[in-house]
Amino acid sequence: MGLFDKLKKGLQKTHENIFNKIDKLVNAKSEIDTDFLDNLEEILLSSDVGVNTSEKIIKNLKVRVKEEKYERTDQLKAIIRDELKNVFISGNGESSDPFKIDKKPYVIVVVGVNGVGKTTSIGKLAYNYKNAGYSVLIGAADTFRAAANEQLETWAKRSGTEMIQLSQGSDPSAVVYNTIQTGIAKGFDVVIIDTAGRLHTKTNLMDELSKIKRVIQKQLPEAPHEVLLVIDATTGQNGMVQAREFSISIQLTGLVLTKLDGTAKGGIVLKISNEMKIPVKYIGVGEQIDDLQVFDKESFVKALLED
Ligand SMILES: Nc1nc2c(ncn2[C@@H]2O[C@H](COP(=O)(O)OP(=O)(O)O)[C@@H](O)[C@H]2O)c(=O)[nH]1
Ligand SMILES: [Mg+2]
Repeated sequence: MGLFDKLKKGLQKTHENIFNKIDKLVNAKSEIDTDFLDNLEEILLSSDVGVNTSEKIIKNLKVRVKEEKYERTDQLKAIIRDELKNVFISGNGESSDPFKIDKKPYVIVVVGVNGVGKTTSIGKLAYNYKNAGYSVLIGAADTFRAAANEQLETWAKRSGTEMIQLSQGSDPSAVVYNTIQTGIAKGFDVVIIDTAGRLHTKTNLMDELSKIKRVIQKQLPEAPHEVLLVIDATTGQNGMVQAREFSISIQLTGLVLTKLDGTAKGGIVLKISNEMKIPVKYIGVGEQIDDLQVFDKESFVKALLED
């Protein structure tokens, strides 16, 4: 299956939710009046686009249809597609070669609450960097969950990459230190750090992340090069709260939205990108190793709104 077909399949539920309704609306109404805009807003809200982002889309749409004369419904649909695309902030899907590094080791830290798909996404990321010709080392700094090492090891094997681990309950910073040290000493191209989503100690999760960052910078002052926050798209609005909280203690460079295949509310991607001002870098559309896609607003909106 091609990349776009995979995306379409992964977004099927949201497609049905958004596309079918918009299509019906556009076909039933030949002009854009208040009624039309209210209905459109309702459709957007029902797929978790959120009040602010929906309002922005509607507002821009009003301006567009006033200025541009459209004669056919397909022209109107194109304008709607355009305005959905326009809420994505710049930095989304602009790199033509996303799995290309310019520093070595290129350090990526992956954060997020429990169960959102951090470890799975790391496995998929490692696979992609490996396919791009790079050597990858994964650091298992989620030392709190009993099965975490084993799960990560499975992914490391699947992706043909290596991994540094310590026994369960070890200090996550010690894992990070060892991983960076090995990454440098053995000349790995990419180092990816997995982290815990919840701590079973009194240590605050956010303090722990700041500490991890300091430990990395002791050996590589310019790292981490990327800090990715993973958000489960099926939990909707909660993702916004998480994004805000994590941003306070560690500077996020991008978002990974997972499990889009499991929700009809994939509009959350628009909301989060627009309201958090952090680019969505990857989306997860399934549980297999090749189910992580580089986010591209063109194909995303196309997959949502094309028949
Ligand atoms: N359907 C689907 N499931 C996913 C996706 N990403 C992760 N998962 C599942 O979510 C569950 C939790 O993932 P895990 O990586 O362990 O989350 P972590 O606690 O953040 O490390 C697992 O069952 C994964 O298979 C995705 O894009 N689609
Ligand atoms: Mg995990």
